[in-house]
Amino acid sequence: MTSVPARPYDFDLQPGKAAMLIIDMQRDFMEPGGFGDALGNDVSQLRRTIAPLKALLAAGRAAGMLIIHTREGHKPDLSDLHETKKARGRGAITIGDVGPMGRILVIGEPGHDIIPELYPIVGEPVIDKPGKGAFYNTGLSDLIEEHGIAQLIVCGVTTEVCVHTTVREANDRGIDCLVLSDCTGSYFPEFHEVALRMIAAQGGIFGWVGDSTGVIAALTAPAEPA
Ligand code: TIU
Repeated sequence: MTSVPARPYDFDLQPGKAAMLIIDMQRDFMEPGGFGDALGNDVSQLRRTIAPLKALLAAGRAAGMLIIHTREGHKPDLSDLHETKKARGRGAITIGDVGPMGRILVIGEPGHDIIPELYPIVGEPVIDKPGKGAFYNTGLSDLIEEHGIAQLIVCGVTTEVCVHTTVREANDRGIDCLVLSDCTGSYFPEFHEVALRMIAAQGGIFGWVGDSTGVIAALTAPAEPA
């Protein structure tokens, strides 16, 4: 067990029972011409997460930690897209329409892919999710159960949407979440701050908030003498 500095109090990381969950670091959210852009957002707001996440991924991989990536998106026939989700936003183009990076938020299209900087390596599970939460309509519960995972180090975008929904889902399934402030991002800096405060408030009502530095230090700390 290793202590990671966090709010509302230090997080006891159990590396053998922990996995990293990297949520929706896709071109559709991170780059101009995708879903985030179509919704009217300034996608450059999310770029600051890339460098710390790269360092975190390297440390996690070196430590042999299970790293799970997710992608939000829909089947090409849109059979898993609720009409309500398609209708919301009312932008000029929406989910399933053709944009500069292919059909928006559709599996297999260039925009749906994970950004090259954080691309999964062979063996790392990638969970395709039709909703905001990573547990809804996916195999994530089974996957983490198979691996004996009780703790998730949660990163990705956006803080108040897919990250928050997933943390809430995990919380109700008895899984502890440590959310990293520098590895999560929102199109709205104030939403990012408040979303993180909501997680750690009330004694950690949904979990803990730390940063990549604390996790990397814990993963690279020399083993304690027996
Ligand atoms: N729009 C927005 O902030 N987020 C999403 O639609 N999905 C995720 O957060 N991944």
